Order: sequence, then structure tokens, then C-alpha cells
Amino acid sequence: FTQNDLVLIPQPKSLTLNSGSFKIDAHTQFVIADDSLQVVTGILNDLFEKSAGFKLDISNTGDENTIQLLQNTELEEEAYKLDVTREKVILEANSRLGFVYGLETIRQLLPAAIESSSKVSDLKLYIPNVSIADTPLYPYRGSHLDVSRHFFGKEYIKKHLDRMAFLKLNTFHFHLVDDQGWRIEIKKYPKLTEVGGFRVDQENKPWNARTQNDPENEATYGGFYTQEDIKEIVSYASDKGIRVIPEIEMPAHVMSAIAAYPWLSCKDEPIAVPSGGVWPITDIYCAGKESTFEFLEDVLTEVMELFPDEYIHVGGDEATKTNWETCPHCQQRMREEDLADTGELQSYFMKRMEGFLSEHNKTLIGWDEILEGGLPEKATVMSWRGFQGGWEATKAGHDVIMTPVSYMYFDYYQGNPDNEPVAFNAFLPLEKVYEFRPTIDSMSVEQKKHVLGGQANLWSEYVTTESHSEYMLFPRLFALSETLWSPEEKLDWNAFSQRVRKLMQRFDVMGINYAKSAFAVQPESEINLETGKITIALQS
Ligand code: NAG
Repeated sequence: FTQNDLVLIPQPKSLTLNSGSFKIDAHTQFVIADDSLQVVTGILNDLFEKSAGFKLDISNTGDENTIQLLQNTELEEEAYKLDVTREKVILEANSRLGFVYGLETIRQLLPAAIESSSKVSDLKLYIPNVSIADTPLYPYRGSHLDVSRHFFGKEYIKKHLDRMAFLKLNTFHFHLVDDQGWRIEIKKYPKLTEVGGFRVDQENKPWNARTQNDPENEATYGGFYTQEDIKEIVSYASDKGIRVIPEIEMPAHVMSAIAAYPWLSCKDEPIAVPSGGVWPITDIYCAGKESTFEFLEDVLTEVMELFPDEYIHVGGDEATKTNWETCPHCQQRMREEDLADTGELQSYFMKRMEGFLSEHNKTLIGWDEILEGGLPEKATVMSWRGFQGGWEATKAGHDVIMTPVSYMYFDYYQGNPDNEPVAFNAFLPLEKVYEFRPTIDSMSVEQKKHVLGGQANLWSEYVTTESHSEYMLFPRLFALSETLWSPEEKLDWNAFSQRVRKLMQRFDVMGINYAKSAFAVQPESEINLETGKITIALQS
């Protein structure tokens, strides 16, 4: 083995390649001290079972010809150490996460053929002798999927979680609510999914050409996750060391909820779940009526039961407040609470939600619009309209997750639009993603500590199928993974490109789609600082 044979993404913090290798055969055993680790051995065993035709036995003792998972309480939560020698493999970690990452590293060190779904004759399972000490740069390494604009079933979500674990991403942001579909069962409000989960099928038309109101036709396109589905997804993720953060949008991007329960809006008039884009979105929750808050607390109560994570995302983006300007309930609320404008009314709304979540030991996350009119006391900000919002929030001592459109919006084109599937009209090539750094130079050391990491967002207006979703995600998620995990001095575009090309071959064996055009263009583009959007200027 030479250094070139090691196709690891993300690059480990430190790695030494020694001569020789460890050979896995049908007699190799996993040794685990703690039975709870049995589940993580599946990362390799499930692959061996299909491609090699055998699984490794799991034992509590053993020395030669073993892969040993040893607890090391001195290591940080996400760290691991891997020592491969001719005799055995020692993987040390202090938590399930560390073991998952170590096993995923072993997986990437093994030949791509192990990913085959059928038996490979003459499969050679050699792991090069390496000594790795690894730990991530940032604790929050996220991937977001919008399942509202188009619905993706739970089996696809599980596949996505596998791929996240493969890339050592640890947080799944589940965008469950938007105008075009409410995707999570809420027992107290069954119409949210019965009505809000379905829309008139206009899948034959481009997103922006769909009519908004089509009462003539039946609402047949859609779907939702039952509470059982959600539990299954959350537990599947947890086995892979991935936390799941649900997003329950408010006060805007909620036409699906208003279609189910019109009394949630200021106008209390029936509307339909839109089949395509709506702009501006004037149907938003009424911030004056108490019933809105009772509803949201009920919904969040069920959501908190299902998602054990500390964070609950409550959206907050792009709220057009024209209804609030004229709604008597909202106006009365503003007088009573002494709020100067509707910006402050949104802030009041979010602060109430934050208070409720805090009482239940949850932390609110919101898009950076929640800064307007005053940030709730303990909120974490997801900065999407650039780095500015995040920067402001760190100054005020708040934690931040950076997801700026200019680097992290995977619904944008990654190549020349003439050759790409239709996407949002902006440009984000692979190389640009690789330039992503979650902190900005002008931040103080203290501010930088508040930047928990970054996240790529895949909005699904234009993404209608699973294979298209994969196309938008890969290989750009490779770049995200490495920029959030590997030490900055290890980030090298040329070396990374070589590894991406090789990992693409592995993806071929895994049967995962990706943008084969990823290297076809250079990021010769201009960023509009006002909107954060990139003007496409291509160079073939
Ligand atoms: C924004 C919207 C989102 C939309 C996306 C398309 C956020 C926080 N909000 O306009 O609903 O799908 O961009 O790129 O991104």
C-alpha cells in the first residue's frame, strides 16, 4: 500500500502509514467489551455478509486475528484511535460516535468491492497497516433535507443517514414542515397530515409553472411520517451516532397547516396546500390569537416526545407580515405587549416559543431572521443569508451554525445549467463548497467558540426523486465533511479532488448517484452581497 491507496474522506487529523497489512478472513473476530457495541459492528458486518459471504463473529475475548473495540475514557467524545498491524486491529474510542467513525474509516480503507450488493469472488479484505489518531474540528456537522416540497419516504431517509455516517456527519436536520406539505403525524391535530400532507399532483409541470389553487382536482401527491416512522428513524440515526433535529416551521412557510386548520391564520379563510412555489407567502400564523400558541405548544409537546435531541428548530425565515399589519388580533397584541412594529411581534412570537422550549429543557434554533426585533435569550442561530447573522449572534454570545447560501445551498447548480438537471437559479460548484470555513477572520477567539460548525441544505423544490437528491448531495457532501472535520492545514483541493474521483468509483459500487460533472466547471462567479446569491459565470 502507498499513501495514494488511502482514499479517506474526511482526512484524519493524523495518520501514519506503515508497511504491511491486516487480512480479514472468515475466522477474524470482533472483540467488544460492552454488548451495546454490537450494533456498530454491523457497519462492517452487513457489508461482509453480502460481498464476502460471511459475517465476523463477535466475542468478548481474543487477541490474534481480531478487530478489538476498546473503551478509552481519556479520549474526547467523538475521537478515536486506530492501530492496524499484521496481527490485529485495535480501535479505541470513548463513545458510540468514536467507534462509528473508526469503523467507517476501516470501511474506507477496505477495497470498494466490499460495498457490492452481491458476492464478489476472490474478494481480498486487506486493511493497510495504519496508525490514526482522529477527532473532528467542529462538533456540529450537519445535513438538511427538505421533505416538504417533495416527499421522501423513510427508507430513503435511512439510506441518507448511512451516507452521513460514512462521511462522519453527525446531525440530520429534518425539515418536516413547509407550505407545500406537513410531514409529521400529530395525534391531536390529525388534519395536519390528512389535509396538510397532500396536494394536487402537478408533478408533470415545472415547479414555477404550477397553479396555486386547483380546487377542481383531488389532492393526491404527498405523504407523511407516522409517529412510529419517526421513532424508527430517530433510533436508526442514534445507532449510527447521528442526532436528528426536527424543524417545525413558524410563523411563515406554513400554508399546509393553515389548509388543515384555517383558524391558525389571521384571515380564517380556507386555502389549499400549494403544489408549487408561492411568493410572497402572506398566509402565516396569527400572532394575536392565543389559540395559535396553544396549537404550537401542543404540536411541540408531541414533537419533543419523539425527538430526544436538545435542539428543536422552529424556522422563523421569510415571514411576510402584511396580514399582521391589519389583523385586529395582532394589532391588539402589539398594543398590549408594547411592540413597536411587526418585527417586534415576530420577536415576541419566537420568544414565547423559546420560553416554552426552555421549560422543557430544549434549545430553540431558528434561521437568522430571528435576530430581527431581538433574539430570544437562549436561541441558537442558523445563519443562512450569509455569515452576517451568525456573526452578530456570536457577538451577543449565542451559538451559531453556519449554512450560508454562498457555500451551503445544495439546491443550486453545480455545473453548467445547460447540462444539469433543473435547479434553483444559482451556482455552487464543488470547489466552492471546499472553500467553506464556518468562522470568519474578524471574529474574536471567544466568538469563534460559539460557531458550532456548518450544515449543507438541500431544498427540494426542484428535487423530485431519490436519485436526483443523491445527485445534488454528492460529491458536494464530501467537501462539507472534510471542511468540518479535518484540520485546516490538511485541506488541499488538488489532493481532495483525487480522492473524490476514487470515492466516486466506490459510490458506483454502492449504487449511489452523484454529479459526474463535478469537475467540469470552475467557480468563476460573483456573489451578490445583498442577497448572498451567486451570479452564474461559467468557464467550461
Ligand atoms: C429560501 C427559503 C427556503 C427555500 C430556499 C431555496 C431558507 C431558510 N428559506 O428562500 O424555503 O427553499 O431558500 O434556496 O433557506
